[in-house]
Amino acid sequence: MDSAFPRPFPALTPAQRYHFDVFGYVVVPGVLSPAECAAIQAAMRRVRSEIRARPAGQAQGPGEPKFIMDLPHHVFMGDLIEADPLFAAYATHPRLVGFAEEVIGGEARIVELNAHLNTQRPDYTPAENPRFDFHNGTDVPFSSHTKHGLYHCNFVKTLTNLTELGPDDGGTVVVAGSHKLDLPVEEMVARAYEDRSLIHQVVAPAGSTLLFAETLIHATGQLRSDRERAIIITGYGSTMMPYWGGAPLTPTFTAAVPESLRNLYFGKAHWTRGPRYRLLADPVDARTFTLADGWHGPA
Ligand SMILES: O=C(O)CCC(=O)C(=O)O
Repeated sequence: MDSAFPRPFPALTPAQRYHFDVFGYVVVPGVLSPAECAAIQAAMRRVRSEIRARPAGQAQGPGEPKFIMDLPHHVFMGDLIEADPLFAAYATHPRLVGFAEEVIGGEARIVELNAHLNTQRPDYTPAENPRFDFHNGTDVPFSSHTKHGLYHCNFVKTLTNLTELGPDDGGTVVVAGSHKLDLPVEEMVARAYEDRSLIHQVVAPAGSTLLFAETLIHATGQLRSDRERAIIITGYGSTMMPYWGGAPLTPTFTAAVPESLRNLYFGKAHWTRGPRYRLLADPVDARTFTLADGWHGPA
C-alpha cells in the first residue's frame, strides 16, 4: 500500500493509542523541529499579510488562501495548500498522514488545511472559569466505528502548535471522552462546565501535534499571556469523502501531484477505502520522518 508513499503504521505507540481511545485525543511531542516550526510560522505570517493587502471585495481565485475569520486578535486562514510549499509538505508529512490513517482505520485524504494566529482577546478579563466556543465536526453515530476493540473516526485533525504552549498560552481545550458519547453537544458541554476536570487543555512544546477525532468536542483555549499562538491543522477524511476547502486547486498544482499522493489529495470516488487496522499491542512504526519527506508541490 505504501511503497510509493512510505508512511508509518501503526503511527502511535500502544500507550498513545490507549490515550487516544480513552480521551478522544493524544498530544505527540517532537513531530516538527524548532526550525520547521519557525519556517511554517514565517509562511503563515507572510500569507496573512498578503491576504490583508488584497483589494477589498476581491474574489478568491483557484489555489488562493482566504480568511475564515479576520479579527485584530485572531486570524483563521483556510485553503492553504498552495499558499506555500511548506503547507503542502505539512499536509503530506508521512507521520501526520500515518496518524490520520490510524484513527480513520483506512486510507486518508486531505479535506481541509487551515491555520490560526491569535493573541489575547481585547475583552479578556482574568476569570476563574472561562467559557469556550465548543464544537465538533461530526457526530458520533455517523462517523465512528470500532475494530479490534479500538475506536475509529472517519474525520480526523492533526493540529500542530508552532509556538510553545504553557498553561496561559491558549492551547486547544477539549471535552475529554466526548468522542464516544451519542449525547447532545450542549449537554456534554454543560456537564464539563460543572466538572472542569473534564476539560483538558493542550500544554505542550512547540512542534507537538494534537491528534483528535472530530467527534471530540473542542475549542480554542483562553489566551491569558502576551504571546501570539500559531497553529496549523490538516483535516483528513476517508478517501470517499469530498474536499471541503473553498477554492479549487489550480490546474498546475493538480497536474503535478504525484501518482502516489493522488488519493491523499483527490480521494477516490469508490466504496473501497483501504482498510487498515492495528491491535493495541502492536508496536509503533518508529521510522523518522521530517517535513522534507512531505511533498512540497510543483517544482
Ligand atoms: O484554535 C484551536 O485550538 C482549535 C481550532 C478549531 O477548533 C478549528 O480550527 O476548528
